[in-house]
Amino acid sequence: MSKTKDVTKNTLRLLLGDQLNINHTWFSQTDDNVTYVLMEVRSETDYVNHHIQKLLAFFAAMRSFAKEIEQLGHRVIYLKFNDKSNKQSFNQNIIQLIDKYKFAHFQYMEPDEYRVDKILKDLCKDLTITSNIVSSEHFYTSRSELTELFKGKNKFLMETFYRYMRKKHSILMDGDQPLKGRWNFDAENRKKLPKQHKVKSPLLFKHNLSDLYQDIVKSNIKHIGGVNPSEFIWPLNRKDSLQLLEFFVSDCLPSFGLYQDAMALNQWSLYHSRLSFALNVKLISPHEVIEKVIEAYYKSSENIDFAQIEGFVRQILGWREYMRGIYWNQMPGYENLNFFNHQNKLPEWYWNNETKMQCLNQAIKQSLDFAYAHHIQRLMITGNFALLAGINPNEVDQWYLGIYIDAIEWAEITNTRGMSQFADGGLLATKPYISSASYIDKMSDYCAGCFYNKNLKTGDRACPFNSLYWNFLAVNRKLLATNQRMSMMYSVWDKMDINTQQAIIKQAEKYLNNMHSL
Ligand code: FAD
Ligand code: DLZ
Repeated sequence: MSKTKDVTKNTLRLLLGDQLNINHTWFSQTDDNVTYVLMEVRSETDYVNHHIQKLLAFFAAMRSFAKEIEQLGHRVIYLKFNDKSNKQSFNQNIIQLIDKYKFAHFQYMEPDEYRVDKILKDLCKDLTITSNIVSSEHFYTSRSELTELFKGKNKFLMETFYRYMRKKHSILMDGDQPLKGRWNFDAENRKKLPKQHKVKSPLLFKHNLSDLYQDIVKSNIKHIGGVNPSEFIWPLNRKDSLQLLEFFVSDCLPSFGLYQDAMALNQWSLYHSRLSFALNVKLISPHEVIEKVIEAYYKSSENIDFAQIEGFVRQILGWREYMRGIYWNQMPGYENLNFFNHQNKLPEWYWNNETKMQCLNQAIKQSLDFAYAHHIQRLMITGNFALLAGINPNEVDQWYLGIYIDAIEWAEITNTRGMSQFADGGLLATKPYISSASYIDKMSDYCAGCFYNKNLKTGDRACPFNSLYWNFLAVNRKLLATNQRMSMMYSVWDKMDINTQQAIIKQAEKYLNNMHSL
């Protein structure tokens, strides 16, 4: 480098693995007084048992981003997990670098995770040089915006937040009214996949990550799940992410909302976008995803029904921003909530897929194979079972945080502990997301050919979801009976004769005692 450096301005900027935002103002010009550091550290690989595809995706995307900014002329230090000088934690590495290169200032972007936020704030308190924090320039909302919106309220309705966001950002609006006269087209969006329906094959990348995979294995970084490292399927850079977005818009969006809640044997992603990893590591922004989707609607509204657009915009502008707001409103503390005081252990088959329940078998198998399951599988299959079976939310969180490619705590814990396990007692869900076999059968073809019988509540082959569902309601009556949205279920239970009720409870207890062999 020929340009001279002003040592007094010598700044170190940290980029975390989920801060790969090339459109950040930091990268708008090069500066020889600024050095970026990205680091692969054991403190991040070891806090949970990650899926191998998640490890590969994070490291490969970080390496590719470092190369990209270096080619643009930025100074970059990259620490690989097997570098000898790597101290294996953010703070130890930063202290070492400041010491070695005599940096005069340290900067970092707002981390998305409370744990990492605390580590870096604590580090900065101890540093002898100045430091400051900047926005990651990714989300629509600031960390505190939801808190300000719901000030003084004890319920945080997503629908209220979503309407506020639509109005504030003038998205799908006609003046101050929602476009097409309604805020929410969810009612049109709940179809089962028709028999013989052929789903378009997902766009898969074919990155060769064999060397990285070998290094991870050699370093004994514990992991779960499988991978074909020579044809790695996930987007790892901005070009891939934009291509995946294009594919989603052209091939999946027209059917997205319609089959959003559908599940089907051997179909692992249906019409879902699979953009969550690219979004969460900030290779693409929620703004550009929403703009692209709306642009596609205006370009070909004869092919794309408005319900699909509204349904998708709600996921990104609504749910995603809402969950982040809840996270920063609730942390720390949310990670300890356990409304039902559930204490059971997660069955071993969540880790190896060995269950006779076909729905769980499918959802877990594809999670192990692809580090991915779509929303309704996470909520109404794996999450539903864990809640009905009284699994300790700590164990449920560990599973979700490890297994999915998109799992970063702000999105994972709010969806898992909050939405799926109701461990916050209904802060964000108006009632527990639970169902018996009938819902699973209505939305999927999983029940046909299953070892268990979806129509039976009792007996050897009775579907476990049936007795566990009624047992959950009976056991938690004190906690749930005052909830208006639960009253219909309790009235159905109360209409059953006592012998039937007792037989169902006995069946549920038998299943709970033998959960590991279901
Ligand atoms: P699509 O169905 O195509 O949806 C488009 C986008 O909308 C997603 O990419 C995502 O960015 C956003 N989105 C949709 N629903 C949600 C939601 N409820 N919360 C946040 N964003 C949403 N999402 C994560 O990003 N990380 C997680 O760790 C995570 N854990 C979950 C755990 C459970 C128990 C449940 C029920 C849901 C979880 N979700 C999580 C939300 C959702 O299931 C995933 O975002 C989605 O399945 C990712 O697949 P996709 O990109 O194909 O999504
Ligand atoms: C998930 C993950 C993994 C596995 N490894 C790293 C890493 O080595 N270095 C890094 O900077 N980030 C990693 N991440 C993401 C972080 O754990 C964390 O989720 C976010 O940076 C917090 O916002």
